Amino acid sequence: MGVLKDRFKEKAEISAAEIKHILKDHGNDKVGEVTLSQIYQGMRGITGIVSETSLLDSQEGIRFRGYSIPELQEKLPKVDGGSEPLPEGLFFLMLIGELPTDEDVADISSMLQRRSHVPNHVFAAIEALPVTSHPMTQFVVGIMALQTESNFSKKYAAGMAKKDYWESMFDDSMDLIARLPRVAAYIYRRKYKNAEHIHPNGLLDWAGNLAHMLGYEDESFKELMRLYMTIHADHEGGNVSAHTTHLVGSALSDPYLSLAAGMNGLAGPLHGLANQEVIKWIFEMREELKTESPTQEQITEYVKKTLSEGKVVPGYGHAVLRKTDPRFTAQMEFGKKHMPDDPLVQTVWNIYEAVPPVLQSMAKIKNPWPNVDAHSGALLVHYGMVEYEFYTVLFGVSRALGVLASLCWDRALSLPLERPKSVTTELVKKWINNEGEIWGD
Ligand code: AMX
Repeated sequence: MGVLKDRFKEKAEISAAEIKHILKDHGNDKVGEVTLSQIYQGMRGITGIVSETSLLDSQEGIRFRGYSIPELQEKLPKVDGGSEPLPEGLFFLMLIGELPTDEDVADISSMLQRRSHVPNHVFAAIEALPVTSHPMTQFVVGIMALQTESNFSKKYAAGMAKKDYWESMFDDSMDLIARLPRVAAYIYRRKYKNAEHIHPNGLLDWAGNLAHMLGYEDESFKELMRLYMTIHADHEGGNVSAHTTHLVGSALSDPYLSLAAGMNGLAGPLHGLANQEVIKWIFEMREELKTESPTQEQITEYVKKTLSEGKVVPGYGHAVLRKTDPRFTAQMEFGKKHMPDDPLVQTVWNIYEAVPPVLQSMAKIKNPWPNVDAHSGALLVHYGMVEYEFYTVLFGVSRALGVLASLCWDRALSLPLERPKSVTTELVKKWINNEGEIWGD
């Protein structure tokens, strides 16, 4: 732990000094213009956030500290005999900005094991909810119950110097990442497996242990969890879960409060809930068409019907991407390797053939290609995890890696309270008539 923290401190101090220089020389350089449409349409294309951990290119997809997903699969450490990257390695890369060694990753795995104790009151808080509650509701309640453990909030209350904020934010972030698999597995076993809980295995890696606590011992499921936890971790800073965590953290809310807020955003159907919506949509299609393996023609007709009912086709489209999401491709490769004959997985691939031409024919849709959520559920179903309402919790456990690494950077760089200017349509109308100014101070 000491080593990781020291290395982070060293990197952050160098970056903070660099940024100071950049702002001194270029602080007044313009990075773009904002149109009225952008203000009304979700701020698309407005550059307004710094997030060091990853960068999204609309054509290429995500790069984590410069590395694409195939590069991560090649370069990040793996378990002995495994072929998928260990998410601990990605976390190191996002936090430190360098590829980790096997030893760095082993250190993080054992640090997370040491910090993984979840106090009983967290389980009691989850138990206070009806078992019918959505798993994301239970997950957020679990995270909020863990907040009693925050070092940052205790130290802040006792009076902490600004220069020390990053350190307890860092400690909280590590504790939280260590504890999330236990909380997630508890919710899964509580809701779907008669509350028959499984003790953690102290010898396993972070994602392998999650698979174990969920009740899936198949080595290829553990590999899937390593891949899943790696590819869902981060998608630059503007997506709802990352931006929310960053925004709430800018008020010096501790990592528990900040992550819980981000997870509430992830729980929305246009964001992380889309993975459950995809499987639900496919199951409904199979039921309506009375076949396990709909043809491409049948899928095309079903897509048209979905659109004609005024619904979105889940798993397709993206606010930034304009090509097939490389996270989709990575999962497709996993499917080809581990389950090429699975009918549901094949249906996902047939949907990939059928949907883009239909969406391309609708001029308003900017991206007809699949995103990460179009594929993930089918792989989970293959191993027997059919309880699709749980999928977003898995997404959330992974997303914590990226947004908490980012939060550590936010505090280490002393990024201030986020507070953009808003306007009213009344003011916009005055501005259009040259009767008022739209920009504020
Ligand atoms: N099916 C039907 N309509 C779609 C669509 C889809 N898959 N994708 C976009 N559209 C529609 C939008 O709803 C919008 O319609 P409107 O003008 O009538 O409101 C229009 O096309 C323009 O949208 P856009 O500029 O192409 O996309 P966006 O940035 O507004 O939204 C997203 C992006 C992801 C919300 C949208 O593509 C969508 O709803 N997709 C389905 C849900 C989904 O898969 N979400 C997961 C995204 C990845 C993630 O965060 N996990």
